Amino acid sequence: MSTSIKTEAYIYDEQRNLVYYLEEQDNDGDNIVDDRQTETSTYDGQGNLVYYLIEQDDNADGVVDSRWTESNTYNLAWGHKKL
Ligand SMILES: [Ca+2]
Ligand SMILES: [Ca+2]
Repeated sequence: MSTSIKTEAYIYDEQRNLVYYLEEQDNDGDNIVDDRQTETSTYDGQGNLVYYLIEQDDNADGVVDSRWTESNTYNLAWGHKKL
């Protein structure tokens, strides 16, 4: 029987927006991280999320294996999210 241990860390900016999230997973409980994921968020001056990056390091060797990005554009004149 193995124990899976998950460690999470959060970093917020001055506006209390989550700007960085780290998740480390030790799948077999040997205190060596086996799986790491980070999420980086960037906000504009209004606190709108404009850029979102997820990086997955499957074997936690420091080399990112997969990456997702999402960019949002906002119509500043209307203040609404452009779909
Ligand atoms: Ca491990
Ligand atoms: Ca890797």
